[in-house]
Amino acid sequence: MSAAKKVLLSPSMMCADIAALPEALRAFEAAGIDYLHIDVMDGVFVPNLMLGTDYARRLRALTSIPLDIHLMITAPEPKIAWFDPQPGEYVSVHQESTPHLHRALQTVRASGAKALAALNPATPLSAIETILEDMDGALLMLVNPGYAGQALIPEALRKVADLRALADARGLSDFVIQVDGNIGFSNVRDIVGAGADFLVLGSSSVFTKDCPLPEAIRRFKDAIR
Ligand code: S6P
Ligand code: MG
Repeated sequence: MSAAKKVLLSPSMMCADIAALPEALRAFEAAGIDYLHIDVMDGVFVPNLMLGTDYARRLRALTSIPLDIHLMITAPEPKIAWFDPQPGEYVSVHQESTPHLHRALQTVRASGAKALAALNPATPLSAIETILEDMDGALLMLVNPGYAGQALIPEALRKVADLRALADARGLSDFVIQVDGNIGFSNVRDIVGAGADFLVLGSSSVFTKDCPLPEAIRRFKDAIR
């Protein structure tokens, strides 16, 4: 029997209280959190403005946890370098944000970071299936991008199992499937069971108002087991 695949955890930093940022980073380090999810929004591709290049640069100076940069921006190709992606980090680019997704993913990989193709809930897997071999994985949005605190769109979840089957059929054993949006204590087992192995954690889990961050991380890890 093969060993269970590690599930990567990536808290969404747009949900973090900026006044308690150092404490949050220490809690993530103590808990062995794998990545920090940086939501970059330009007010054009999505109807919100969030996190930029300076935030990513400062965060790298404050913690050794690698970044997972989610670009929700128009014309992403020239802007990828602005974030100075590092080996060991992930950068995701939305298929809907560029007519040249393959080139954008190549730009990410040339920087040394890993490249994910991001898909909105309404975008079918056929938009990326021809180039699966040229990416490190995909980011499947379970909510429409733009805001935290939204309800999961069940139809979007169906793509997780389909994409895992497609990647397996191609022999892509290292292909990661990141999911983002409304992942919580009660639905995470089903989401991981469907084949997701990289989870973005926001207001539905570790940043829930119901309990302190270290306890919420513990509860979430218990929920996956
Ligand atoms: C949404 C963004 C996400 C959110 C995350 C928050 O556009 O890409 O990363 O920050 O969905 O999680 P939750 O649990 O509040 O949906
Ligand atoms: Mg995100």
